[in-house]
Amino acid sequence: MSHMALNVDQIREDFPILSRKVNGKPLIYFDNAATSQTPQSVINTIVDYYSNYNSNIHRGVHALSQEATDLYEASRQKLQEHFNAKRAYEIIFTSGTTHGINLIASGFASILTSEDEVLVSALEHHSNIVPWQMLCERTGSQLKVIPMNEEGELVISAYHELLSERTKLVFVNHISNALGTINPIKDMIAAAHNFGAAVLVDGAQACPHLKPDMQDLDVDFYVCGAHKMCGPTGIGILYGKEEWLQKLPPYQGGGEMIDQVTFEKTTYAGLPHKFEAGTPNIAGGIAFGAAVDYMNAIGFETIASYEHELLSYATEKLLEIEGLKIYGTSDSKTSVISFNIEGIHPYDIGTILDKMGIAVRTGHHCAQPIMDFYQIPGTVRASFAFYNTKSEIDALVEGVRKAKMMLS
Ligand code: 7TS
Repeated sequence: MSHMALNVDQIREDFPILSRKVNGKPLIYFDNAATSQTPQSVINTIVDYYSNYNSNIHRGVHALSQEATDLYEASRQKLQEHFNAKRAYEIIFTSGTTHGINLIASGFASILTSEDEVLVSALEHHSNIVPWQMLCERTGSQLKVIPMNEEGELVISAYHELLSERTKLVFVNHISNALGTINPIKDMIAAAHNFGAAVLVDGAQACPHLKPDMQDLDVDFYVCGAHKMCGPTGIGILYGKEEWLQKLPPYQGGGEMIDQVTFEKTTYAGLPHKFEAGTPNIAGGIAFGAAVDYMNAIGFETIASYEHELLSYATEKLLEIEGLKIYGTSDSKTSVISFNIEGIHPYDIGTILDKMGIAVRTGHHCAQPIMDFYQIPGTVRASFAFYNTKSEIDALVEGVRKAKMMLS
């Protein structure tokens, strides 16, 4: 199916929020990399849960609990299929990307020693830096950084030089949130495995745009959250290879994650429950499945190709503005444009755009090391989704031109 099949007008009708106004102007939502909007089918799933079968899962003999449990577990299976995990219990429900990363970082505290090294990429969100720094402080392991270049790509030759028998873990994002660069993770994973190192891929920015295949990537851990892929906040998944998930200790103790509890000793439940202590976000878990259904019905190839068209169009139009510089110029990137205009603070541009109903993000995007690399305080970031249009991009370009005139 080609992107010609994407009927954007029809798709926009699925998203009630897209018809609202902001500051008296029609909303133009270009902050999709922070959180995507929610289609009616996903909203309906949440309403249906609380209206019809709200109850706790995995514990009641009563009908509601069984219905909720069945739907929650059916959603896990849907996600297993979507991500092509070998087994449903390799999909652990989390509260989001950050939770998934912390779960793994905490687990490795009992594995790493002061002899070990872990590699982080220069392109990471703070979520995929700070938990590992905390881990290294606890274990005495060394954190080493895979450098980036001016285009906002990882320097892969340097990565190969950093890898050694000491490397135990590599963590890298699939796509950079600040620049949109798509990293060559499949090759990076294979290279790490040659040294026996495990790899965690932060897929927060990739899952809204493509369909990662866990078995094909041969990745050890992959994390993402629903709220950037048309689902609700407060729910995400951690994919982990069974061997690793068996090996790692539980993250939190509590109900649901146990087999037997006595005051002398507790034995843990099997996967996935070992990592799912407490009552989860049940409606969120079910709605995550509905969000994946929604996106798959459009098709990820269709989505990617349409978004790429938006990216090319916006890049070309924005670059016509004198003094505008785009950060992140890799050939391999997704629909994120980070930019600045010479002599103008990004925050001021964002504020003026907001007055025009245009939502962008400004600042360091929780990726301060990237900003330090470019020696800038931050950027204006416009991130597009499949429900955005070229005419919205025209309005953005017009808005940036106006902001430039007002501020210079
Ligand atoms: N990793 C990446 C690559 C991200 O882009 C984000 C969120 C996270 C981790 C954290 O996700 P959370 O859902 O657990 O908070 N990124 C952004 C962003 O770019 N703007 O707002 C949030």
